[in-house]
Amino acid sequence: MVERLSDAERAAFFRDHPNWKPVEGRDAAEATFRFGSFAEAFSFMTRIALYAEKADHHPEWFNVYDRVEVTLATHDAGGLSQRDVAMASVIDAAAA
Ligand code: HBI
Repeated sequence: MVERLSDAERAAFFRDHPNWKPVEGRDAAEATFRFGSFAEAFSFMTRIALYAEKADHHPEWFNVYDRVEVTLATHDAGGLSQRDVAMASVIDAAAA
């Protein structure tokens, strides 16, 4: 059973991951990434998709052209978990 982050862990996550902001009214985190083209945006999504499959943890995301909006939450935990912390770091590195 995957646990939800504690209040302290949640605060540390948002402090350490400035790309990510809390979602209004939901225990989730969101970030938006802009790329140089649709091809670069989709390449990013492909890399994250492969990680998601390996991690069995999947983002909620929206893409239009060069922009990718990502929301992370652990459905099985009903909110943010360490799986989202790990995925946010992978996503930040892939978008850098
Ligand atoms: N992805 N974000 C997210 N949250 C989950 O709870 C989750 C998932 N991907 C796969 C997954 N859970 C499976 O473990 C369950 O559907 C069985």
